[in-house]
Amino acid sequence: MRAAPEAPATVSGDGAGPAATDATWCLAIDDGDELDRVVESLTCVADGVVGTRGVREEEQDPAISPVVVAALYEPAEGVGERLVQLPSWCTLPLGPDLPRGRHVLDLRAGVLARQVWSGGRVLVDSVRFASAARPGVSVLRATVASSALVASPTSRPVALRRTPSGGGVVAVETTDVHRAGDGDEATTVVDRVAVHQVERHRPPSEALARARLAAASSVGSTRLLDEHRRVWSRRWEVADVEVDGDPEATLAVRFALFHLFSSTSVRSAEAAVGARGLTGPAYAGHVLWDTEAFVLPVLAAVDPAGARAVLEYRVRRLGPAMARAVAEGRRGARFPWESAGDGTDVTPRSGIDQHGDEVPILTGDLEEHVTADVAWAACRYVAWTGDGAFLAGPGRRLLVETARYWASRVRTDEAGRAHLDGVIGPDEYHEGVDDNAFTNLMARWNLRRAAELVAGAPNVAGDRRAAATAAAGGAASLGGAEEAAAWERLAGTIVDGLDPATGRHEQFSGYDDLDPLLAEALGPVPVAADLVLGHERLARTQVIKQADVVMAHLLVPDEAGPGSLAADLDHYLPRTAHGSSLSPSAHAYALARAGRTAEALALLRLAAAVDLEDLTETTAGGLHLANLGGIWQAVVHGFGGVGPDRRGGGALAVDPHLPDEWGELRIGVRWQGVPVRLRLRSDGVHVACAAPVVVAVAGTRTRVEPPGRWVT
Ligand code: IFM
Repeated sequence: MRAAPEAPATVSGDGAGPAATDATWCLAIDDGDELDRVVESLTCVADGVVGTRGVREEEQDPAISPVVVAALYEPAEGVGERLVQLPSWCTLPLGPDLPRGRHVLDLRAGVLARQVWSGGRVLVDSVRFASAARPGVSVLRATVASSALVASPTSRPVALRRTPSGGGVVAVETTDVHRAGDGDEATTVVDRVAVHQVERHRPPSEALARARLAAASSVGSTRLLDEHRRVWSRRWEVADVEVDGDPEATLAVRFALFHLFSSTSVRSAEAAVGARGLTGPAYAGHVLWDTEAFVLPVLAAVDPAGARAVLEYRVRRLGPAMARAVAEGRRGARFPWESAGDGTDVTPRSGIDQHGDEVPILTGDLEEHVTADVAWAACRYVAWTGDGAFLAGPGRRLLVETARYWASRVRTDEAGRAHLDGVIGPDEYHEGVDDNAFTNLMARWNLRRAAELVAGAPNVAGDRRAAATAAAGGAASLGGAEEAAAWERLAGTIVDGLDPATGRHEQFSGYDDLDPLLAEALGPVPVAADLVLGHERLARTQVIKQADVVMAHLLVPDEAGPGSLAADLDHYLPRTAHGSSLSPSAHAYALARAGRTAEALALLRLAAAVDLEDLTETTAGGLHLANLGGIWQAVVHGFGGVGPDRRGGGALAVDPHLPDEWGELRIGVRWQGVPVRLRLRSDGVHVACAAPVVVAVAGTRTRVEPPGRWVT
């Protein structure tokens, strides 16, 4: 995990040079410490509309396109569609011999500062941010030694990009230049404001962009920064997480929250949060289950509007999902494994392996669990927010149509047991398997929750009012009593691989017969086992890519066999290569719940290193957003035991399992509209709340009145 920097720079942006700041709030990186492209990803600033990687101002043509536009996809070779990419709006005509300096990402303020100095003189002192107060407005203020400039800074001409969907983006900017001093001491202060006006379905209006630019410029960079900081300050008031005695873990979870908040915008009705968010081009901005299973649970707890926008992205693509199900001879809705603009499947059909050979990619055809993951995310959002109107309307549609899909997808054998043949589970090393336990448990959960909702007794582990509103809201086309009863019966027949003899789930039918190889045989984890063994040989072993059965314990614990978490962890963890960035944090979460806190902490540190240390050498393409969500989940759900009480009834569960090294763990969430701050210790929990809340501390329910109190 990245060590706290010893002498981090200030983020003043006023030419004052490096000064001390809080190392648990600042990511300080000296140029040359890491690859430039990795630093650019780590220090990306985004506002849910536009992401700007931390490119240096003098970079005119960086290898990776520095600006990514949210929710706007264009056709692209090999990946179907990709998010629109644009050149940098923050370039300056700096000379070629500029020494290297330091980047400081101030998470609390939402600001990226950069300083370059030589012989004690600051040559560049810049601050940039993507305005959280005005999404789409980006600001650069740079104080530059005039001698470092090769020309006077000017604005680029207007940039316009259109997409086949009829939408597009127009980028306009203004640059104010002030000079002070003379001779060697002369400095130039550059104030640049850029506006990216994005429209998904109609041409973007340059006039509107210019009006927004004029409004923002008239406010001035200082006040724009003030209002931006205020938004971040409100976010942190609700969501901050702090671990006494572990500054590295504190920085890791704040870094995660920073980039997760940055991936959505209050302005957006829908948010297509891709696997790398707005921080880089990998996965082309495609939306995968990473969003529903890893990112959404965080947003639901700290940024309900962002979570709702993430769900809206799927709600608006229910039509294509239903069309696909019909085209495949099924009913209901099947969501695509990789999704982009219009909601059809954009998973690449092939890729190139390490030998340069073309290999088929089967996930688009076979990795079906995403359909249940979407339904799960909808319920998770309702559990945190109590949004009954959503559950009665679009949420119900999601649940019902996904349940219909599973009902039409299963094969029932002569003994009356239901199976899902030929799928890929989260462990992508084994393709085309039958009865993947995770997929089956998720499908079973999906059928049961939809049945309960339609029958009028939804249990989304949340607020009773939400349940009542939802129960009252069903139209016949959205399921009736008979259909619900059939789903309930069917769910009870889906096999789940639970072996009463071992007390654990077999990952898929026949898994236990495979070569019982352990991951450590291939090298220290994480290891890309497919590169070591080759695809075919690997598929004949028990080595798995990532949390699979273990993932079911996190998402749908009540579907897993009672008491099976320990046995499943014992069996699968040694077989897990962590070949996916989604794996370490999921195991940290599960291990913490199982009380194995030392191992959980080790895996949390591994998860933190995925991006902060570029552990898998893939961070240059953007941050792994699922891993960031997983880090928060490991700390909050795993170590803190904080989340919707599984027994429902509107209680927030709190059940800390803290590592020995940790003192107090402080967590902030928004529980059904009420900001709640928790202080967790081994000997008690302090609950601070703005309105009464019911908490279930280690299973015992208590009503806490504001401003709060200790519950022991
Ligand atoms: O969605 C994941 C998948 O689970 C493992 N491979 C990478 C994908 C994108 O992060």
